Amino acid sequence: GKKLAAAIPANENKANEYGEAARCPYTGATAEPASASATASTSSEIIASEKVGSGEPIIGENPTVAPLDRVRVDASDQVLTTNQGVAVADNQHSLKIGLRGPTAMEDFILREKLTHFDHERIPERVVHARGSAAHGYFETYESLTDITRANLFSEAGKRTPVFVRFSTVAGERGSADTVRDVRGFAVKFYTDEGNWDLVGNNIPVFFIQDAMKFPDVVHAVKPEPHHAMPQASSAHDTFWDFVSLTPESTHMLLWQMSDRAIPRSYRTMQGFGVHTFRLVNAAGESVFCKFHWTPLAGTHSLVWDEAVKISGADPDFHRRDLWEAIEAGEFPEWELGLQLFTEEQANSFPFDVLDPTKIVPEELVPVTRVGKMTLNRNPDNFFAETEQVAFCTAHIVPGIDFTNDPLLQGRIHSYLDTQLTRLGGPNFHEIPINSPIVPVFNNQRDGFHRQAIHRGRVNYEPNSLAGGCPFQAGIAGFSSFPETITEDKVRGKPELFADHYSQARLFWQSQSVAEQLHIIAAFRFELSRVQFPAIRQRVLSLLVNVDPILAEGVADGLGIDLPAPAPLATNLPTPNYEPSPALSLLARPGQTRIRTRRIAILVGNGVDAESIAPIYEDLLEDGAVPRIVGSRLGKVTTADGKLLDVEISLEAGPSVLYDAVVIAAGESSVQALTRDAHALDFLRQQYRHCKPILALGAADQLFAKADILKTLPDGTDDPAIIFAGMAELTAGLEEFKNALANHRSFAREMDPPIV
Ligand code: HDE
Repeated sequence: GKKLAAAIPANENKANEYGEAARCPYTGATAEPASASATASTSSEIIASEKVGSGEPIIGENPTVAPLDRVRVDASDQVLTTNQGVAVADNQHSLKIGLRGPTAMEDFILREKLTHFDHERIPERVVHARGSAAHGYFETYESLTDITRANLFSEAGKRTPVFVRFSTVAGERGSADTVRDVRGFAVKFYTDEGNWDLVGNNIPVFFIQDAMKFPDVVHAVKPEPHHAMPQASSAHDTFWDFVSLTPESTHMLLWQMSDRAIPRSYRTMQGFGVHTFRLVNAAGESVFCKFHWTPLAGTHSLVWDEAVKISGADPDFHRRDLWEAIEAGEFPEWELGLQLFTEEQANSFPFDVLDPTKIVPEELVPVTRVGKMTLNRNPDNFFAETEQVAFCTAHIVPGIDFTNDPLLQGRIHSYLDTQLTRLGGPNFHEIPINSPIVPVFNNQRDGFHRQAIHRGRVNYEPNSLAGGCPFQAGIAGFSSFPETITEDKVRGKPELFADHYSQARLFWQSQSVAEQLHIIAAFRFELSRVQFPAIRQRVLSLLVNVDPILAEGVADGLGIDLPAPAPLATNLPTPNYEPSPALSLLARPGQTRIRTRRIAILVGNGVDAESIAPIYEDLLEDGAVPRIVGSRLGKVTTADGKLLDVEISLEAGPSVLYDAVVIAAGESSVQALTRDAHALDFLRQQYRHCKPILALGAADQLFAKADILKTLPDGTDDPAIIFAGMAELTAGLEEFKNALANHRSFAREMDPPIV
């Protein structure tokens, strides 16, 4: 036969594609990353913060890691093969009849590669398509055996692996993270007694009260069917048309127009199970339960103008934030809280606990914290884990049960059903990320992509040929709570469901002034995008029933008169709630102060290095993420002639990507910044977005050029603008950190903005 070498055209430039050279790992792949060598050679004392992305997974104590190891693949030092495991000699060229001839049909390697590629996409989720996920564990504080037999709550310190996916609702898979939307908060607990999925949102109520309306509300909010616009936005006619005709949406609309719908991070939002669930103990006694997740990092949101700009600057803002926090070992944590109440209590409430447009105010039933969830590991592979994970409200375990909430009842069907199309058949529970950590035994066999090989001739029950196995668990297994129901079969809803405004008013009245103004501005923005005046009018007629200040504020913003209130749907007297401080985001500053907050330090040539080093180190020490930001990458020369690395340029790292800014001291550094409009925009936006500003030394000039007031509109000092000379550095930094821990200074906010 011909020698291989002789068959290969002689072209030295392509040597790497053939022969020995091609058989080894590509040499370029093991070269040091540019940033690592730059850091090593720098003369500056200040090196890039190591907070972000080493790329190495952090293998902590995480019980989800081990079970999935069986399917993890690592190609290091391995030869490339076909899917049949046959080593591939040449992955660059198809098999041709002559170098310039047609491709041979027998090229099974090409055909396998193309065929796989052609089928690499699966349908995206019909809602919640855009999401990000992480592994972690849940740890129970105290035994809850008196209220539930669910064994993840059986003893203090018990850990249960979890996989959690956060998402937006309306946008497609590639849409931006910071759009105004509800966020999904879906938790899969891999318990010792099977999987429990708590498929919640970051808002405790929903748009509709009955599953019958779900396809309609989703059709209305998704891009309009004729031209597929707008992407990931509720600010369009069809959404507001639908909700304005569906008064039960009003409470949810207030939440959705609040800052809850533009979270600063997945790590800084609450989560809610929304529906009332049941917990059942071993004696068969049951209580009702609402689930709450509370982030230890506090609840913080973006401001709207910032959210819009982040969509351009970094559409992956939340995905990146979650990923980087976990890579940096800043593991996000939430406490699980339960609101527990009996059926008798529920009957005394002025609302129906089966109505998912109602909350149970914390003043009525306190939230008891029962455990903590920690996310400590990023997925290895987005598709295999984050995309293929299938959450189902029907996945519950003994000790947890449904109620008759008509929205929940429909969900029990929908989540299993949707996976049949999305994941291609009834065996999606065998996909590694979905499979429980306990073994599965039943007679549901066959179907596409079946992985398990069941032994024996018996695939039915009862049987005698397999000794009756697998057999029913009886009392040890899941059994539904035997609720007694004696009513007619009807289509309709309870009268209490028809009070659509009292809790919307409760939410409104519980917000701080700044939050209320944001709600008005959000309605104004969304309804300004609505084209049909009649739809705007109808929405306003709902808001008139909520609160006159809200309705007038929105009407004013739209330049229209207040319409008559929408007719009430019930004649029953409606409750007057006391405001609930727990409903304000500001009520939950969290426990982590400035940890993981991103701080830009603006520098130019001639910067005073003394003003940076201690601040940089101090901020790092407190777990914050400082970044030295300048006009260009590379180095700036400090006032004392040393070189200092710029970590990111103003154009690559604009203002909206930071929680606060420090303007470094140094006369010529500040002057250089006054000549760069990126720097002026940077400062203006930090100001406009109410972020803390620490100005050192000569930074005054930058303020003047950017036309920014150092005082509040009422003439008093802005607590989040701190000027400090070199002698006051320590005190100034302390003040700055306090302002940063408070997140934002809304007192500065003007509508329209003055800067
Ligand atoms: Fe969902 N929802 N939903 N939903 N939902 C889906 O399931 C549905 C509702 C929520 O990260 C779908 O696997 C119906 C409330 C989250 O994978 C689908 C109704 C709440 C996620 C579906 C609701 C949610 C989904 C689409 C009303 C908060 C993302 C893909 C009857 C408590 C889970 C999928 C993930 C996803 C149906 C209402 C939360 C089609 C029919 C209320 C967090 O099955």
